[in-house]
Amino acid sequence: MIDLQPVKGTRDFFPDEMRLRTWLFGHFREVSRLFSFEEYDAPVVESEELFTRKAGEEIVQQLYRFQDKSGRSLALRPEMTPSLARLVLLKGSSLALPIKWFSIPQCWRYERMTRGRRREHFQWNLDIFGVAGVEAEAELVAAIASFFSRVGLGPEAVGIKVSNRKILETVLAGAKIETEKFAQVCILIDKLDKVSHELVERDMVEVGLEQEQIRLILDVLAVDSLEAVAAVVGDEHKGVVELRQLFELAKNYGLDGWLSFDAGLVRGLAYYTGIVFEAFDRNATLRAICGGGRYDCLLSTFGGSDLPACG
Ligand code: 4HU
Repeated sequence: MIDLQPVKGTRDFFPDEMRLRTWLFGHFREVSRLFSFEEYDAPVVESEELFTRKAGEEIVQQLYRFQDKSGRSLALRPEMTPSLARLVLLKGSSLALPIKWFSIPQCWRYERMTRGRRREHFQWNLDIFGVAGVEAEAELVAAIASFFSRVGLGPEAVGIKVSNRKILETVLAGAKIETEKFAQVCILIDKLDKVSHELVERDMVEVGLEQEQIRLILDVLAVDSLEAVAAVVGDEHKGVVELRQLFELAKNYGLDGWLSFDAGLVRGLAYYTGIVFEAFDRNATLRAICGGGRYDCLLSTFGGSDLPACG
């Protein structure tokens, strides 16, 4: 008899499970439509080069890649954003802005380690192109909170941390750390609550940071309020101003109980340039439930003209 089990790291959806999945995706779709996002899709197989970046992100290290029979280097998408960028670049200036698109793609990762971790998941994506102001972040956070509320999770169960990479960018520049190292350093900072400080500090030394610079970074990440951060980088700093605007908008949306500032939040993707956010379970210290942020410079990394973007 052939092996009846699904391929390692993958799952079957029998009707009982499919019913739950359809229920969940129904809420993703309904919230997307309530916030005026249109659905799109793209192939799960893309050119490998769409995903390869040099900042050392886990998502790139775990790329599910292979060659087809013609020798093309291909990959199963580990995330949707690069495909979305490709679609936006294909249509170019013929798209009316702002673009508000959503998708529910299956995303893949390939881990050699066998820790019972899965190799595929479905991920709800919401993205906005063409809005430079924090109204975009506010809408995304509002949509996320609406979704959680609809499935019975209120602000007592789920919190949403927010921060702004522009603050860290200023701190690194002040410590004479080259701009080219910014993404790499963000990826290492993101690992602080996943692996030991020792390991992260060793990698920071490897990237070329001095002990003094590392100390400075760790100190600003530990600052416990936005006002205290403002005292470090200045009250009119763009990163601080944007976060204050976001908290004001969030208050007007009725989202007070959900949001909190966390200087230690950076997220693990190289392309974020501004505000980042992350929803977490208040009753556990598991990995994030969802996250995102602003990525205003992604399109130029593919050779196109940049558009303000957030997702
Ligand atoms: C990730 C990416 C693709 C598939 C799986 Br499972 N997890 C990491 O977010």
